[in-house]
Amino acid sequence: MGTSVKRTTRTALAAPVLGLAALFASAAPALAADGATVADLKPVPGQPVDGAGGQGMVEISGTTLSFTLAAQGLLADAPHAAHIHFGADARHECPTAADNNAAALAGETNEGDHLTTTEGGPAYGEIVVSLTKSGDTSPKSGLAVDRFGVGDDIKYSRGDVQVSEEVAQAILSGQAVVVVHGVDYDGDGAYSAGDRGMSDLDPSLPGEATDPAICGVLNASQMGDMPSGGVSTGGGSTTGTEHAGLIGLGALAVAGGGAGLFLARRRTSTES
Ligand SMILES: [Cu+2]
Repeated sequence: MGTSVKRTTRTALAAPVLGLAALFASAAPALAADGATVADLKPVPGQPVDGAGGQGMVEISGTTLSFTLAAQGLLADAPHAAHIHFGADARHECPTAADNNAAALAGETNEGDHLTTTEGGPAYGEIVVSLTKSGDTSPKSGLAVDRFGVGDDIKYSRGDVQVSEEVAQAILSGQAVVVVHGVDYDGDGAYSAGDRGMSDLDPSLPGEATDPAICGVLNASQMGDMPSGGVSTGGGSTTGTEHAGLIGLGALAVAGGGAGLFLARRRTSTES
């Protein structure tokens, strides 16, 4: 009788162990796909960012992404949200002047003067990766303006960003687009409501803070032009992030009024 009990116990223990092993065996590794792409960032047509430019470099290893983003000539002392955009139904390109065709948005008195992020959607699709300097990189952080680069000379790198298989494939096949946001339509040196009004993406932010400024398609064929010291691996250099974030926070709070509230709310919801 004693042996019988022992046997039962052994069986009961063995079953879950086998189940766990089966689970691991069935979790197939992600389809291996590696590559490097570069986006040459140029002014979005019609936006007042003449002379601005930059480069987005993205490396993919399976479903792990690392990137370096550089942008020059955008509004000084202001945060610049930056993303990888993709949409299966999008045109996989940067907006043209013809995309500036939506009816006037709330608060927008002259719709022809502003190409909004929404108007650019048919060209580049939705946000699929938020190119933040720290923390979350999902679309949820698309307007986390306290975690993006600040000013007119931005450069930072990050590694270990996890993306879906679909997004990895889109990037490697030249269908993803890097967009850096933030323009100063009225030239007052800060993000303000002006005649653009508040953003259609977040009514507590000025539209100037979220409209697209420079843009480029991630393209593997441009790798020959890639400068030395390109995408660095892993780690993620976030040195100076806190300082830069504070500057951006101050600039927005002063400029926007409601923007300060937005930042406070954003913080509680994304950082724990
Ligand atoms: Cu974007």
